Amino acid sequence: MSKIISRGRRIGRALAFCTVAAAWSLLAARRSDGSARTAEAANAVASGVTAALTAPITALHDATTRAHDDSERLLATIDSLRGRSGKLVARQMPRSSKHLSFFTRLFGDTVVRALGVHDLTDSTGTTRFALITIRDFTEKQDGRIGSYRIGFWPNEQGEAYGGAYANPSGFIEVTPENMNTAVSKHFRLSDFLTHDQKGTWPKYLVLREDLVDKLELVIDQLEREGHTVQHMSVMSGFRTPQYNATGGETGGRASLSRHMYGDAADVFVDNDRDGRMDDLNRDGRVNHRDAQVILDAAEKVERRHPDVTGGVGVYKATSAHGPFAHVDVRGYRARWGLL
Ligand SMILES: [Ca+2]
Ligand SMILES: [Ca+2]
Ligand SMILES: [Zn+2]
Repeated sequence: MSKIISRGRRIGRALAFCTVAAAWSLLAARRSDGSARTAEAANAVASGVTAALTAPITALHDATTRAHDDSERLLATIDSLRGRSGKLVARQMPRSSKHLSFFTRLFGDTVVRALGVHDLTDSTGTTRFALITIRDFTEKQDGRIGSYRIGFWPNEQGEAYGGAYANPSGFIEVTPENMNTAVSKHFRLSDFLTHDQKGTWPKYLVLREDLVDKLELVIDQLEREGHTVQHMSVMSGFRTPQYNATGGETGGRASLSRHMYGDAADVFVDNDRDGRMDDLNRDGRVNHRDAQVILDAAEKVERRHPDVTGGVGVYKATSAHGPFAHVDVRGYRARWGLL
């Protein structure tokens, strides 16, 4: 039996995921009492799922806003779920989103409206995908949610910024129970948390799916070039505005840092897990030239996928940290540092 399970509690509603050859396939969404639901959609998916899972991304937004019948929308959504990299294993949805009704139909339950991580498990109990229901931005009050201090974005402080500098849409509520939720093949929620308020839970996280997708594409590019990547360490991911004003990387603490918008990460490849960049270019030294290998991979990724264009910065080691590359998806090209 396969299920939707919210972290920390089981939900008595079933979703039938079956493994078919190399691809796993949504065959039928059923309630736990066995009554068939969305049968038409299930049939359409059964025939088209393999192609859908390997096809290029269609934005989830489009899939859930265009007027389709259920089967078409289901196909389009599954098409979009795994991202351009094919490596995403979680998606976010604001609690207030009207698009959630699509998922409630798909899952035959209103459980997805509950805040948190909803795991879709297959018949072996393995989690195949997670839908993360997030808090709306407006739930932040006086610069905090609960006892976790977040601060204020520039748009909340009398400055009118649009586009990439608009306020985030919402926050993932991260708890000790769900912090290890995988968001993609190589990354989990905890990788991107602000490094502050150690004892305070829940914490809140802004994380753009396009960033995770781009990081996976960069890893894929590195591997194409012969660099095995078992572990890409995120030195700094999301930074709350409050933290950004007081901490963070040397030189990267701009008042409009992309880290506040959940679309930036400072990363290095660390297969040997010693907390420092590995010798990617195999010249016997670990320095900024190894971060340049990541830059080169990001250049190729942006050429193939212009919609994840953004900033890349190359940083040398200091007494506080090893060399690393900053990668973001701000929507326009930016380069800085030791290029
Ligand atoms: Ca290392
Ligand atoms: Ca090197
Ligand atoms: Zn950075």
